[in-house]
Amino acid sequence: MALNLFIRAQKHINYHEDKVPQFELPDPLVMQDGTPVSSMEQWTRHRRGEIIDLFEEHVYGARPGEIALSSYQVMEEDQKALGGKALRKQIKLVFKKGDHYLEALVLMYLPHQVDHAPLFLGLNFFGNHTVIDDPQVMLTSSWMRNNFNMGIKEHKATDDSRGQLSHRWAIDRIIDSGFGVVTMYCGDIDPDRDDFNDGIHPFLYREGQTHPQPNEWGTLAAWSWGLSRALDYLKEDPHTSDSKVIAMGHSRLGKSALWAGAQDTRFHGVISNDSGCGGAALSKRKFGENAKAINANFPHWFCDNFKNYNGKEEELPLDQHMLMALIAPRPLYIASAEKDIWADPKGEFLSGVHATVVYKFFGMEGLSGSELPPVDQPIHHRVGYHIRSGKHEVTDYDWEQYILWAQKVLDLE
Ligand code: GTR
Repeated sequence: MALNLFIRAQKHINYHEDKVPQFELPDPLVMQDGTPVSSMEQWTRHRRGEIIDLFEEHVYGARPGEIALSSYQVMEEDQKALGGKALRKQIKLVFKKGDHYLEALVLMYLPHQVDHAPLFLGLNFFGNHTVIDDPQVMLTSSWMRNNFNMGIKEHKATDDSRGQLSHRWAIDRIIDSGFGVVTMYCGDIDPDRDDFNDGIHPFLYREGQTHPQPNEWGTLAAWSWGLSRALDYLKEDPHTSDSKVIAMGHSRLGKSALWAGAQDTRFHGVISNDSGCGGAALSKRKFGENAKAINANFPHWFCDNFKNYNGKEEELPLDQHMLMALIAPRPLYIASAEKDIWADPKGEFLSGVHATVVYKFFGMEGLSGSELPPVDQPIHHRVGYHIRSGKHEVTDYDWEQYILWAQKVLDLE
């Protein structure tokens, strides 16, 4: 069934630059009533809020209330991790409301050579134990999609997937460069399936409600919320309370990192790795994955209102450059991969270009140009960008750029 939908949706995919329609992008620096934004204060106090409302109403859905972290418990700590160069710490975050109970495991590695090291915080796809081959990393008990190659059976994590996605995390490089890395399984917050009775959503249902309203949060927004709750914990932990935290995510988790950073200004910056449709890529280009395809394949990711734009992206009262603009003036890095045309690399780049008006407004350097920069020639401005050779992935090359860029834009002593 899911496969059929996917194949059907593929028929409506455009991969030809000459078939990209003419489109107009709303100016992030013009208020909804048509008046130009004339001061930084107006941007911060009024225009940002308007843009957030638009994304809540039409794309990701609004959170229908607040839920805070109920408690946390440090489960494990080892000063001699990674051959002695890092502290490993594992923390259980607990959320409770009425009969509802949810726990999420946070894994962190912090370098010994730096106090309050800057951190990359990102969700992972298949559990903390997949990001590194470290037998001490705890297995999540949350639901996950079965995956033969990853050794996931009966929807549960197993030891067979230890370290299977370690190529995506460059942990040694991160630690050696004086950064820390923090991760959490996205499915601990909300399992990646079209079911709204699991994960965090039911905590905020009204009496009798079983599904979010058309403008209420989908799974991507729940994951973004989870990133902010992990950040709440980091602010409490004496090792990380003063750390600068960059939200980082790949693909669907890149979409979530962007939405988290857009809303929660405590994030010092955001890295979007191949986030594509509903992430960094401009929707109105209708190139590669589009609203119709993404809503068919992943009906639970966005709010139901986003489905109104299936095949009608031109009617969206916003585009993804405005999501990038919400990160301003904080550092933002957008990364694409040459073979990842499904994610529309050019649309990802142009989003950064069209968000640059806001960075300029703050006196910061963003991106310019109407064509993609050459492959493997990174730009490390306040808005950073690269298109890497190769496919949809997170590679050592990507991390090398993120680290160099972060060292520059975070003003590290
Ligand atoms: C794809 C999806 C993309 C991207 C990707 C991923 O199937 O169409 O939007 O999110 O999954 O998360 O790996």
